Amino acid sequence: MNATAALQKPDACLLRAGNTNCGGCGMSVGLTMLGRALVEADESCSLVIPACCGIVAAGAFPTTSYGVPTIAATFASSAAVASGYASIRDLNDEPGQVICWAGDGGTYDIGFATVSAAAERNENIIYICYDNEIYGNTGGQRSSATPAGARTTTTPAGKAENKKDIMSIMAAHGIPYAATLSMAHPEDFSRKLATALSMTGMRFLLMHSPCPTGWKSEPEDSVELVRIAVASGLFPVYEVFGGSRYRINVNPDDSDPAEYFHRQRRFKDADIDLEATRRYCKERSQRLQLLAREYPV
Ligand SMILES: Cc1ncc(C[n+]2csc(CCOP(=O)(O)OP(=O)(O)O)c2C)c(N)n1
Ligand code: SF4
Ligand SMILES: [Mg+2]
Repeated sequence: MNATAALQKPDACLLRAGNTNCGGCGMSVGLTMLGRALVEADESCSLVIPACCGIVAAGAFPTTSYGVPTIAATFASSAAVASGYASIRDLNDEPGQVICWAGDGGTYDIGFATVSAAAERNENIIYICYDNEIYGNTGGQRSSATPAGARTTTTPAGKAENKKDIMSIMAAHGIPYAATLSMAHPEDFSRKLATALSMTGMRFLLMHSPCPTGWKSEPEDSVELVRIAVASGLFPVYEVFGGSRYRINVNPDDSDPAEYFHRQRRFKDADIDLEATRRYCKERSQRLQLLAREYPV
């Protein structure tokens, strides 16, 4: 396999017009930001995408909405496919990034074994999870990223369990870089993409990705929803270097998370203990501040 031929520079739009994403989809914004970051860094890339809305977005053969070569992998194998691809590139001393672009179902659940294995081996790849907190492509089943209280097709009365803390798990592998991304903070988002592109080894990025279809929210509310999630502490924006050096990038401002739940019909009539949620957000924020005390903003 010659990796060079497949590692090309993205055209101005990594995600071209004509893709199948719903209006207000966070994934469209994330891919646009990624495309711009690649152009700014003058980097080439190939994408590896497991089953998810992100691979459907490409459209039907023989056309594609992606401006770079894209491998469609199985759920369980995407991080392994990307690892092999990146190894060939490095053995051949070729340039370019191999980027896994995967949903939360493919990352937190079905593909987790190979994501963890790639992290443990410190594979030279960038892994980006766009987390819409649901198995969106198949109609909206719960994943381990779905927050407590959310109604999905498999949790019609609201999910009982809390969202899995994938960032702590990934950081515990001691990988060079792990960071969260919010499209409500585009400068921080771009800076982190540039940081990841400038490093080598396993880089894990977690994007909070609004999904109007699954969240039963208005498409125009997408940015505001993820903004409230950051401000209230529901989605902390931070980065971790080498698994131990934490830096908080946006401090929550004690905004009330109630508005976040109120604007999404997936939480309609959900029995959410707002006091417990506020307490949880505060405690997690304090824990992150303790971890970041030697590396302030
Ligand atoms: C092993 C396997 N199980 C189930 C499926 C069916 N399937 C395709 S996409 C998908 C949901 C993916 O969810 P996620 O990774 O969160 O991405 P999203 O659809 O939300 O973008 C499922 C269950 C599959 N393709 N392969
Ligand atoms: S179902 Fe959700 S994640 Fe999938 S394309 Fe639509 S808005 Fe995006
Ligand atoms: Mg998903």
